Amino acid sequence: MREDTTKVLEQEIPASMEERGMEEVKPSAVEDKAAAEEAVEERVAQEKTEDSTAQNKETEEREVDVEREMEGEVEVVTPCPTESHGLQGTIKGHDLFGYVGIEAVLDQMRRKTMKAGFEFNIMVVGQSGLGKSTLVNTLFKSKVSRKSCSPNYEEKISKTVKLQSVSHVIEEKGVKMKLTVIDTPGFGDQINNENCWEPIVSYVNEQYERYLKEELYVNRKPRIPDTRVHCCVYFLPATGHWLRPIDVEFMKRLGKIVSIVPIIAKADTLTMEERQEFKQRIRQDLNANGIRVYPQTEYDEDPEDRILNDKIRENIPFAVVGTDKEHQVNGNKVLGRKTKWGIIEVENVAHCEFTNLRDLLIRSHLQDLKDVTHNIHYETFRVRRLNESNLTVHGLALSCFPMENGTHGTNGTNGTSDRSESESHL
Ligand SMILES: Nc1nc2c(ncn2[C@@H]2O[C@H](COP(=O)(O)OP(=O)(O)OP(=O)(O)O)[C@@H](O)[C@H]2O)c(=O)[nH]1
Ligand SMILES: [Mg+2]
Repeated sequence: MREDTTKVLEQEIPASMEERGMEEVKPSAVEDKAAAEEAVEERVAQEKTEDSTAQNKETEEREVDVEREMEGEVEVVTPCPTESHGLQGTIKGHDLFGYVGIEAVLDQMRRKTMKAGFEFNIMVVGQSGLGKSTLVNTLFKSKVSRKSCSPNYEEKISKTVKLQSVSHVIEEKGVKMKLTVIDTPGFGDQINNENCWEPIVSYVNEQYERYLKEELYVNRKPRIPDTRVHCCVYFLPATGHWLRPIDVEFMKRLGKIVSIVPIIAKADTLTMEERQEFKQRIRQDLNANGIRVYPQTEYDEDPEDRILNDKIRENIPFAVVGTDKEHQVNGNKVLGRKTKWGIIEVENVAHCEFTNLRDLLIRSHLQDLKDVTHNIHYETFRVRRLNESNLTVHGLALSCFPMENGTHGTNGTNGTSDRSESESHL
């Protein structure tokens, strides 16, 4: 409407100057034209200086806006300066005529998440006996990972040589989490550790592949089961030296496909000074080798995020202690390791950095870990795979793509299994 008015005014200028009286116009139009002419004259007079024109335009716009507002056509919104297209704006609560209830969406989301629950998949990698199972149990305060060195013979599990995933549903205050722990006992235990990361890389990629396959079905499941590794906790032995070649090789490779959180295991075996020096040296090694560990600077969403994540980055790798025993300290039960010289309290920040790790993995960054997995790592995999498939099946009929869960359209050329069929077009 505002544009139309301006257009009329602009178009009327020559007409009113040169063709006045020559043109036959209808009575109603005469009135309009006269009004327009008046406006034009007024405007011409006012257009003497640029400043006054700008002011006028603003006034005009305001008037038109008021008109529109009164007509109930459009809500007047101050355009958001960051939006270059100028179509969006922000209406704050105090600008509304009354309570709308938008914030209740949070409750709706909360209720939905509580009903559906969520999945979190954590992988632990490190040499045998570094305390992987103990730490996972300490993190989730339950026996989610079986220890290989349990005193009870019945529970004793011999050292596993291949990846093992165990799932549990943990419920706290009505929120259900399906936690899957992927254990990698025996990583780096061999004399020749060449390519020992390969089964782990394959596992991570296989989960992406699975997810992609499910996504490509025309009739897909309402919720695609998520087995993708959201976080890989890498256990560094508390040697007090520097990163070993196997650590560098592993983190270099895995850091490209999954979020890695390195930690110093069994930190109670280092003095405070040794711990600080070791941490410092590891950070230098990580930088020097271009190893990308979580949280990565480029994925910080805003300055607030950056401040929080910078603190984490300055402190990485966390020097942690794990236990599954509770002890009495000053009348309180605490998780700790009892030694001849006293109790090392796992959740005491003066003793170790277990709480920093727990905060990162569960309390502050769990959702971000899932988001980074989906938006960065999985997305990179997806794009690569679909590009590959474009190259390999370019020109083949779309009927190669999966139609429904478990079924595929056929191109009538072969009778291969589901897997090889789907792989052929991925
Ligand atoms: N000193 C010390 N000992 C620990 C710590 N965490 C675990 N342990 C002990 O180390 C031993 C091995 O712990 P596990 O949790 O079974 O180690 P793991 O890495 O799961 O071993 P595998 O399953 O064989 O790969 C057990 O006796 C634990 O009690 C720790 O933080 N400090
Ligand atoms: Mg274990």
